[in-house]
Amino acid sequence: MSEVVTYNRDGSVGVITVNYPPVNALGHAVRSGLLAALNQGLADAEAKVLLLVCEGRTFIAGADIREFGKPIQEPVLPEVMNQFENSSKPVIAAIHGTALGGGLETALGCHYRVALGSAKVGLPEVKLGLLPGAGGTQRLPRLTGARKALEMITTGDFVAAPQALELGIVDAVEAGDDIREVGLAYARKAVEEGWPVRRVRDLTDKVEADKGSEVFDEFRAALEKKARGLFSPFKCVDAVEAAFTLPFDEGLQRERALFSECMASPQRAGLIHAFFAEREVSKVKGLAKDTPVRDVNSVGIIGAGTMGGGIAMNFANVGIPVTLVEVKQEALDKGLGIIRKNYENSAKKGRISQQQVEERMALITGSLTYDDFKDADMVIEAVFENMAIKKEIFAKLDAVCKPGAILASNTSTLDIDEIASATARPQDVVGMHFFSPANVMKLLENVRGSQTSDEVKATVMAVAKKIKKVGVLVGNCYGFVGNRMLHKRGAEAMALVNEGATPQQVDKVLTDLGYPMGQFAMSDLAGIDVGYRIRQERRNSGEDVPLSWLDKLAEQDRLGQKTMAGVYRYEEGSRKPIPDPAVDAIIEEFRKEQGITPRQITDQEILERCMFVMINEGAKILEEGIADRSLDIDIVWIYGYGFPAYRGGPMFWADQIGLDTILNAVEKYYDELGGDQWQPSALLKKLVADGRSFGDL
Ligand code: 3H9
Repeated sequence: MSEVVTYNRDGSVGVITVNYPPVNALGHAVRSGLLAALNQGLADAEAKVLLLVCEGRTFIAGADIREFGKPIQEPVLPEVMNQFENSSKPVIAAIHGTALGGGLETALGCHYRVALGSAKVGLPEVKLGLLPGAGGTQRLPRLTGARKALEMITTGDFVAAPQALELGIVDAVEAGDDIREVGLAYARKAVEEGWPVRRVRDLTDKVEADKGSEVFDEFRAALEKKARGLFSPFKCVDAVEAAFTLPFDEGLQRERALFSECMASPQRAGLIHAFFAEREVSKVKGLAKDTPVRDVNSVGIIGAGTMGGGIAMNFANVGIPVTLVEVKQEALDKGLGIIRKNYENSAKKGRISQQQVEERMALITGSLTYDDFKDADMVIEAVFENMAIKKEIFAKLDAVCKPGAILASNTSTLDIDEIASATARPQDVVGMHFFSPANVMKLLENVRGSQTSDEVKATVMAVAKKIKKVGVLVGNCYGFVGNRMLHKRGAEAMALVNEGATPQQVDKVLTDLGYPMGQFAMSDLAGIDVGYRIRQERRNSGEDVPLSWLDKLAEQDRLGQKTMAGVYRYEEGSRKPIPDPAVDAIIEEFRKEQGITPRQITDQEILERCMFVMINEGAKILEEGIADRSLDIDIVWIYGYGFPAYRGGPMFWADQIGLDTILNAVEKYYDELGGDQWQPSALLKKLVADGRSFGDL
């Protein structure tokens, strides 16, 4: 028998134990071990009831994702489940931690399920571009009915044990934290009371009740809006519907066929890359695992504007007190008012309670003086992008903050080393670049300066986790990883409009690729003044930043969504960008001033110029060691800029297209247009010459 699954007996209970860290995933050894242990239990005359339980932190968390894309080794999971369900002795699953995907399907193949109160169950396959492929789409609806099964399977959301009990997914929820004990007690009861085998496949009442229901079409229609561009959610609906139109075994076959379609989809590859990349980014190259991490139990924030307020909420949400400093009382009151409003809105939507609103607000203290930072473990500066002001602030922080306090800047572009130079403790200075809205966006781009200590790097990565962000550690350069690439895309998008495209044409190409919004809609969201100020700052420091029609918008106070007009116009209460002839006129006037005769531009050219310029820049970022791995760049783009996760991130996407195709285009545009941005990256050239991809690095 495989050592990851063992069989032994406790009285009349035959116990099958899975022990395959970290999450007991259903790799080949586990699948074959389960079958062997089942057969042992069936052959054991003393065992009246069989109990399936897991060691470690969780019940089975699903199929072993690392095996996907490789040839399948027998026994396949659906077969294992069929044999469990067909067992002549009752089989009980005892669930702790998370029973997910194939893990929940395994439990559904058992005849009874008992869970700890802290356990969660779910079928999250859709998040990996798949559908439950081991009977989940056929068995779950037999317990919950169509609507709830569709909800769980198309969202992938987890359900807590008490709710799972209400829904009939588990049969009992027990207090305690020793799952083996809880499972054994439940199994002994089954022996004493002589519980029969009870197969989910034989349950018919929920299937009969929902036969012919319109709920399937209702979900399809909703998904057209919610799951734009995605493949597997629609297949999930088809699979669940089969539970209501086909006999059980045929339903399983239909599920298998649809599962295979999803498995073959490039979206599956992209989403699984994103899943592992999200976990890999926390393992920073060159940073020892045992690097000490400083305690961060209180935080100071400078600036109560949109950014500072959002950042403060992140800390208050996890119980860390925040001191929020502004220059003027009026600005402080306004900032605190907006934070309260945001919390009240969450309470209205039922996401938090009114008591939580008050608790979180109580953790945020406003102040007008830096003296209140003297006890803070970390201070984050979140004022606008101006180097002189930032340096002045850091010099003041250096004077006030206690030794060992981390001094962080939320700058989105500026040189961390120059900021650090205003202090006598550059080892404690670091960038913590939050993305707007900072209380919502999951990315935290942590920027290491040349002197930032390992301890500080490890601490900001730990802080990211603590406040439920995905932290990526990157190097120091203009715009770091995200904005450096974004600005190349932005400049190209501007050039395309100058040459004849419309902002909405550019945006449509980007949203068709899967971005939630295009370049220009994003400028309107961020505020036209933000980019304008950055350009002015660069112009003031002597850089040659060309004039643009966006400058004209800023000068006319068309600042984006906040003034109801920017590149687009907006109607009261709506964020929908509406093309505005007034902007067409501004663009036209700008072209005339610049002596440009507009031409027709194809969508393909827009796609190549906006995306390949970013890939070329991404390659330079890797070449310079600003990002350690291409997956770091992918995660920055997925969580910071809404790059579609199902394409795996821009660098993964580039690998799928083929780096030779990209290099050819980059060279063509370099010949035609010139400019540093199109100078082919040496790394890109080398990878193409060696027949390798970013993922091979
Ligand atoms: C499926 O089941 C298909 C079936 O329907 C049909 C089949 C025919 N496989 O997230 P963490 C690793 S599809 C392999 O940091 P947490 C993970 O990479 C699957 N490895 O911990 C990490 O490794 P490392 C459906 C996996 O406590 C380590 O475990 N299931 C798998 O924050 C710890 O993970 C899912 O989609 C896996 N399935 O969260 C569940 N899962 O330490 C996916 C995790 O080397 N998993 N690893 O970086 C999760 O949602 C979370 O990992 C979980 C734990 C909630 C379980």
